[in-house]
Amino acid sequence: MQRRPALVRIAGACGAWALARSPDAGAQTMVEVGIQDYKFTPAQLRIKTGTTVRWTNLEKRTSHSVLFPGPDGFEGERLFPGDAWQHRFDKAGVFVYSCGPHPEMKGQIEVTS
Ligand SMILES: [Cu+2]
Repeated sequence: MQRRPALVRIAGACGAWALARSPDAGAQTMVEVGIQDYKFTPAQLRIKTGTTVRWTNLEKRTSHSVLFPGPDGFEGERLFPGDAWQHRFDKAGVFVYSCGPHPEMKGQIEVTS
């Protein structure tokens, strides 16, 4: 007899939380890229505009970065083992990148609208 009111209260709290979160739930698309053995995995990605890509360094001792070359290029912060860096892609296009310290490491992200 005493359990029912408690359950109702918990359900009510969850409902309020879900409502508060719902407006941006669809915009929180995240895709993961691992960095291990001097490779980006997956090396090639196809994503929709508005998607965030998160790179995580899975190495034991090597640091890496994510470097987009060119006039509009930029480089993410240096990632030590266990570190992650993320970037949201709002423009369509094909973005080729490499690792700052290891130019032979290549990746590509195709962003479609
Ligand atoms: Cu590297």
